[in-house]
Amino acid sequence: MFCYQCQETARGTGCDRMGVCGKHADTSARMDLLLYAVRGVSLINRALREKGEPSREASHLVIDALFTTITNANFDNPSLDDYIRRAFEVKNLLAGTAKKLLAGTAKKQGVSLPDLPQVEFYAQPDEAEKYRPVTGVLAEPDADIRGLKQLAIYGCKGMAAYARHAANLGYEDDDVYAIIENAMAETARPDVSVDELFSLVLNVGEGGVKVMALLDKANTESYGNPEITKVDIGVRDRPGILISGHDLKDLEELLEQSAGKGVDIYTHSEMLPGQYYPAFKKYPHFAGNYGNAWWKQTDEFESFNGVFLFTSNCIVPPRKNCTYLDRVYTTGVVGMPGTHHIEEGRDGKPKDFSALIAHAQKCPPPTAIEHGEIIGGFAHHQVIELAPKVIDLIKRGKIRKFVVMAGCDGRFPSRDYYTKFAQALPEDCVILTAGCAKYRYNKLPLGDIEGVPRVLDAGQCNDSYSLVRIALALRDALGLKDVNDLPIVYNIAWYEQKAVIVLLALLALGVKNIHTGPTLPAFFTPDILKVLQDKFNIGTITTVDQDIATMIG
Ligand code: SF4
Ligand code: SF3
Repeated sequence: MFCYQCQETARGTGCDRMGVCGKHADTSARMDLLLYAVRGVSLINRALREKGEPSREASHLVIDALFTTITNANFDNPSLDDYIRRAFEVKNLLAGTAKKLLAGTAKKQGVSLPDLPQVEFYAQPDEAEKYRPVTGVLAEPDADIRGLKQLAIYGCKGMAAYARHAANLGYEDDDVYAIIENAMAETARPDVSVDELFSLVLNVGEGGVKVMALLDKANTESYGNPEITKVDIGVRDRPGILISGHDLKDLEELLEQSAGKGVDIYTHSEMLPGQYYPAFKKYPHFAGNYGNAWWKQTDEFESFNGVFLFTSNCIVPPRKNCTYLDRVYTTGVVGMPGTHHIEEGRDGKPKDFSALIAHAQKCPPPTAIEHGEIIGGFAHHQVIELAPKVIDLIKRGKIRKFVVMAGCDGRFPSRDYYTKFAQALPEDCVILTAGCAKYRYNKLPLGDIEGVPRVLDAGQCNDSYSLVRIALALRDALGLKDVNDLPIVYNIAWYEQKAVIVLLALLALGVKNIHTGPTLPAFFTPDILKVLQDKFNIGTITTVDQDIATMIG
């Protein structure tokens, strides 16, 4: 196997025996085969799109395949096998339609049909390993081309995840599907150049802006604008269900179906921002947030005592002596052997969470691991409401800098840097955050500046879009021309591919001087990094003292 898509990749270069995340070689080979098949689907659907007849079913398959291969989403081979079979089926159906539709035009214009991938059309999932020389990441021999192709694909994975959450709420944008399918099709080209790939990567970044805007619209039109909210981090005395991941539709359906059933619902990790939406506040059994970022789940789940629902990444393979695995439920693109999977609702009906709720009713209540409250809900609408106050604070020199510390958390002890950085920031600096990176500092007593908290949590990683909206509003209010002239610095933590699309979206918007850490991606070769430095002055982190000096002055 070879995988270098996340920050924790082995030795900082690539996992080649087993993933640090727990992914096995046979799972990795299946993911390679699946991505190969959907590159074929993308190629054909792109050609159909040019004729004005793209297939929605194909677009859905492409986003789900990309999403399910994101870090910490699917560890279950039978589930991946289903995706692979469906991908080949859709590819062949689509190829038939394309041939009919394009044959006439091709003949007229003297052009050939789009090249279809070389792997046999019905490659069996359990033969995935055999095809790895063609399907795997290392099939591309040139390190720069490989790195750029994978950067585009990883950006597409992040985009696909957000597109799926938006689609679950009934919001879709064909431009987003077109950008993803074009990028996947281009990465199948053996003759694509470095320059073409750089443009492609920026195009993926533009897609990132579009999809985050789409998901923001989907979330806020469905559930209202996030409001400043104090969230209890203690426990109640009834059985609990802990919901993790990013999908707000799943949260809504679970809250609705579990109301009045004698159980409480708690959020975990990236679901915490669900607490900030007005529509969910009406549920008295929506109790609070339990635990911290994803990587602590193997410890923290032991004391929760109830059941768990994973709606997206990050699920972590259980330890050998794990006592909670049979209480874990997955849904959507998530898979983990030994857990229960909740299928999609049919014919527009909601998913059926009754088995999960009945299971929870038999469990003891959670054991407290923390007490107190945290505050969040500073998405764009709320912060823009506070704008006159914030601008006054900036003008009076009470706020010197905003520091965007969005992104992911992870297991590396070196991520302690982010806690120390937050603690060491001068008291006239405000942290703007989104994503699970916040758990490194959202419980620190960092205080406020004349009532404005020093950590403003906009929400999930996709709510980084809110931070962009805030930056643009501040730019206009302060009469500045360029977003880079604002008193904002970017110190972003990354782990998986959603952070990749957030980074590419910021680059597409022309944001410069971004620091990303705790280490740079393994797929950034020295040549790729040099271009990113020349164009965008991207860098990584050093020491807390040095970075405070460089970023804050
Ligand atoms: Fe390794 Fe990360 Fe890939 Fe898992 S997702 S196999 S840890 S690079
Ligand atoms: Fe976290 Fe997995 Fe990335 Fe949505 S939950 S940010 S790591």
